[in-house]
Amino acid sequence: MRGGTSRGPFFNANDLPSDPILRDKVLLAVMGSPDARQIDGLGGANPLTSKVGIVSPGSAAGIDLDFLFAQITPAKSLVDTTPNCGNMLAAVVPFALETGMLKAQGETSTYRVFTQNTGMVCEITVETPGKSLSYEGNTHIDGVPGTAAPITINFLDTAGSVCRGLLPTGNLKDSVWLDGIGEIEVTCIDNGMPLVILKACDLGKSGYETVTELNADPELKTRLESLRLACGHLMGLGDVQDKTYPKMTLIAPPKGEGSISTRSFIPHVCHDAIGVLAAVTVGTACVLKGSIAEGVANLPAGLVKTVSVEHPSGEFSVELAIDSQDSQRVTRAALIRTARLIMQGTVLIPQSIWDGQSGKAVATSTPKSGAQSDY
Ligand code: NQM
Repeated sequence: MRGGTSRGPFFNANDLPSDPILRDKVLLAVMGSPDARQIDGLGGANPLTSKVGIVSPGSAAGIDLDFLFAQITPAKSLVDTTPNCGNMLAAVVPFALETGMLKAQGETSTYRVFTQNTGMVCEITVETPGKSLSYEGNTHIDGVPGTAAPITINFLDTAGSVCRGLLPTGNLKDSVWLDGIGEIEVTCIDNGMPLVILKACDLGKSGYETVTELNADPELKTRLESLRLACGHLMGLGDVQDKTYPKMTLIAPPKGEGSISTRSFIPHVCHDAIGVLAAVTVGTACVLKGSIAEGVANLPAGLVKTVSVEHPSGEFSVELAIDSQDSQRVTRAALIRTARLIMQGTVLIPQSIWDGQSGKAVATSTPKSGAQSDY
């Protein structure tokens, strides 16, 4: 399925081994990792197309679905189920409707989804005219060609999704020493995605470079990684060398009509757009007085703000609600994505990794879709 600007296979949790170690081996085989080209699997050789969604019926009262997201690093044997992915999240309800896990409610259908990665709840609304899921519509999101039916995601509580709080260092801004540059100011923040945000100009960049230019700049990448490793410790995340977070975000004043310009690294490759929860987190930094974005971002007035986050392939609008009693608190984030079912079927993996049956939560003889060994 495509979810927002990401793509990857979705599984019913019952079709995978319940043991997480075996499950991760199966996911690596499904995607063809470790291999930068993912030639022996379904992965698209880029972090944005090396993602897996695992869905099951909600396990708590008032929750319709549980979602577990897995980020597979193409060239490594690394399956990271710690951070969430707001793009893949957009395809969760369509997957559940397609596979009969949910029934449509009316012209639109709204469900509560629990993201197991981060322990967060969100509300997702999809279009179901005549109680049938529709992918067709007029909504365009930058980073995806054409238009499709809108999917609304309302995040209800995202602060400290992976870290110990919204501002995991306890500060709105920190100074970090970088060899060859000196002190660099950053904001370490997690409102759905752990991010280190810094001014592009502090690393000698305009912040308006193309993705190709930034990906071809080894000096920039080395500097960003040094900062990331240092900030990982400051954020209480320990050694983040083998972790896909925190992600790094360069900011600059808006180039167009937006609120801020961004170049996001996830964490070693520059994103063609920006992650959903990364956009929510950058937007949140923009509204916090005293953060690195103060004086860089251009924001509308009011307690409900649409923050337009510019990125290399357009912009991403996030609606943020600010607490009327505490202007430093964001109470809700809402945004629009689209998704599409691209194919359905069975993915085959070597039998030496898994026989396709043992250790499943629910055993079936002929899975309608899922993972199966091929020899
Ligand atoms: O931040 C990329 C993406 C993402 C994650 C990444 C995402 C999010 O664009 O919520 O969506 O940060 O690796 O899919």
